[in-house]
Amino acid sequence: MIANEHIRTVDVLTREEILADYRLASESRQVSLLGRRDVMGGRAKFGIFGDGKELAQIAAAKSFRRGDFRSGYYRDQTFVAALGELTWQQFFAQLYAHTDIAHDPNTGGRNMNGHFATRWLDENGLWRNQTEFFNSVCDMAPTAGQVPRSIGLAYASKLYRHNPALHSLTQFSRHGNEITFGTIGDASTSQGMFWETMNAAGVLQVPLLMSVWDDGYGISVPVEYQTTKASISKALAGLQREAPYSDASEKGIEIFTVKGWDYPALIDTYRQAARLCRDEHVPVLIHVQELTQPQGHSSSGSHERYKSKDRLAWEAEYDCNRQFKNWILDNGYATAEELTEIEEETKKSARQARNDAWNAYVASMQGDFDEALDLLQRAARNNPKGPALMAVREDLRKAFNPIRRDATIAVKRALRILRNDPPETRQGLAEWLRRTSAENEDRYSSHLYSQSPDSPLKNPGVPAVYSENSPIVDGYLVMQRYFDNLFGRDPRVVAIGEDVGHIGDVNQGFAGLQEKYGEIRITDTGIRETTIIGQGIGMAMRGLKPITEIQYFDYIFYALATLTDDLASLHYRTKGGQKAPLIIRTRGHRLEGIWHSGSPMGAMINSLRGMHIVVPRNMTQAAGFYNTLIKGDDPALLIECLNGYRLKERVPDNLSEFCLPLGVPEVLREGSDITIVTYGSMCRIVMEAAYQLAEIGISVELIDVQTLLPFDRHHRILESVRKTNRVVFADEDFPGGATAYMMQQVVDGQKAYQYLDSPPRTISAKDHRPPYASDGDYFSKPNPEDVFDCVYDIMREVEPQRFPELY
Ligand SMILES: Cc1ncc(C[n+]2csc(CCOP(=O)(O)OP(=O)(O)O)c2C)c(N)n1
Ligand SMILES: [Mg+2]
Repeated sequence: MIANEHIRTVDVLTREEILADYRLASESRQVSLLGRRDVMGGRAKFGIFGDGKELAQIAAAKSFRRGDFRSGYYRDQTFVAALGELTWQQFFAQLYAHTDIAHDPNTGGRNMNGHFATRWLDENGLWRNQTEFFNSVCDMAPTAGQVPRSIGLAYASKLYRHNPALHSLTQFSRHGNEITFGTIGDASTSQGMFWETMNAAGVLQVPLLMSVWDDGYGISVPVEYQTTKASISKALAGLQREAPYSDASEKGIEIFTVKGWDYPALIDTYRQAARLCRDEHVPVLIHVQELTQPQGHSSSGSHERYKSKDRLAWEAEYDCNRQFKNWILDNGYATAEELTEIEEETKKSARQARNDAWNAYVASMQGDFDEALDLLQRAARNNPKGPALMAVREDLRKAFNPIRRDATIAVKRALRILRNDPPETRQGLAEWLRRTSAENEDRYSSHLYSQSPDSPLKNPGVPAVYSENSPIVDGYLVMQRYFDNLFGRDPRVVAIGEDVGHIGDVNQGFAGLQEKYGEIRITDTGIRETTIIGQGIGMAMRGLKPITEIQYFDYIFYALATLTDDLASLHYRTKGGQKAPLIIRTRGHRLEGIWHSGSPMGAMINSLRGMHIVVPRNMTQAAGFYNTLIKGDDPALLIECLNGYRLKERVPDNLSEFCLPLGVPEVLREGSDITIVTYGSMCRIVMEAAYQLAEIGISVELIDVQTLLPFDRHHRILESVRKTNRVVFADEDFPGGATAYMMQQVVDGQKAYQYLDSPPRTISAKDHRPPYASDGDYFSKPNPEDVFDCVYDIMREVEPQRFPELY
């Protein structure tokens, strides 16, 4: 039984608090109305607002404590404002895309409006004390995308509560007493991510309090088309925990339903739910029903097109703010006049916030515009091209709500007109362009990766040390030794994934470690790749060092949406305000068959900019990279070679300390005729081909790139090509995948084309997936003979006499 179930919260609310809530609800509504008008009037590109959801969010905020987390979506403006973490001026600054974090601290203008993010990193990118904030994890637009990480945020509380070794990390937790408040729209609960998360929450018993804001629609599609029984609480009833609630009873989640216009019931419900969640770590779903959309879904359309007159009339009647007002009047907390006065005041304060935000936004660009106009005028003076320049200037001067783009275009056009003029005529404009380009680089392109002192890119590496006593062991034992040491020295490190615990992963890398370090450190999960990644993201956001395992690389596609939308973009989209240094461990490239041989590197490098992608050729290299990544604060994906666990390796004496720098290739064999660039399992295949080629007098230089993101930061490959004048890029991805990327990086990026005497070539797998068994592998993935033939072909073109046709 819930202890305070029978206490009516409203009995302890004061009139002042009730009226303050009314003021906030009213002010938030005014902001929504003005925001939409701003979009219609051309001041903002797009707007989506929290109107119709105000009351529930005010109630939720009352149960939110410092150190808690909100992992929600674009409707939550009232929630965040009620927590005191959002001013309406900031709200409008984001609507206008004000790039200054002093004005939009959430995302520095990088996200659409309604995307809130606590800056839990300081200006150097280092953690601040999360227990002092009402934390919001940066919202995102893909519906339900915010949900997978919520399981990890909640799971972190469980670890902080139950692992005493973590109790000293007081800037992240107060003994696990934090709740993660998830929010999601009714229609978005149709997504698999949501179901996966709710099931995992029930299994894990973590303090996740999920609110469904049910307004009956997902844009135009009604709930009957979305949810079985048109009710998410009914549909999830099987997850409901069983009474009596003792350790022996069936664990599950607790489900509450409440009307979104019923102020006292909302407050009661959130109080009860939060207590249960916080104290007992029982996951909770609150299905907040009968919400409305006074202005429709967003600025992109009008709901009159798809809602019936009856529905619209019902929405007007059950508008939560209207019902709240009636309730205040019915209970005598205020008079109609008093409430009207509050409404009038909020109209004013909302307008003031909007004007202040707009003026600040315009002022932030005005200096650059004025300077550009001035420079254009000066350049036009006494110049035969004056009229053309003045026309450019006029376009800029007359631009309606001008933005930075307009000024840049004008200055570039002017510099083109002046292309034959002496430097002194062009100088001022050229300098303006250089300065603003650098500033725009910071405004729009900074923080894709960590810029903090902990950035793994700043790790210069620690060389491996070998001695006569360095043992030679199977690859999986290298991993075992490595992880044993890692878990022993850092309590923040946890590993989760399918089969990682009891059996120590399918290739034995963690074998015996659960027994040694406990289930709380090395933990089996359900088969749920999306929320395995989400669980890792949430933990990494809270100061832990999770290694989450995707059992086989081919199964990463199940989690790709979460990786690309949330993890890879987090640091960038908060302009350095948040980070999640998650390490993803997986294995791939070569084994047997369609779903156990994958090497979809092109798909990864093109989806996961913002993460490091590491492709070590053996387990020792893997350990060296894990060391670098664990010390660092960027997210990374590391793919071990599936066929490498049973191969012998010599283990460095400093396995736990040696670090491999990111973006530094290794030359595995020196040669003079041709450079072959590759990575992972292909290193051994190319090496074998190099021996075969040597037999007929062709000398191969073999380079292992080691990391695809970042790629050869110091242009080691260029150095090789300058010597050999020929280059081949080889891997096991599809044609046009990572080989095309490597070719672009070297030929275009490093400008290697100028040293090439033969056309650059790629060697890759076939367009289809690799069929089962060794012949399937041989005839669909590159083998030493393919490499030999390709290189022979290139050399035959150079010296046909010396290298006659072979087959
Ligand atoms: C993955 C994904 N699919 C589609 C969309 C487009 N979209 C944006 S909001 C929305 C409806 C969401 O409805 P609901 O979850 O009920 O939230 P509400 O907007 O009603 O609060 C859709 C389909 C999206 N943003 N992401
Ligand atoms: Mg909805």
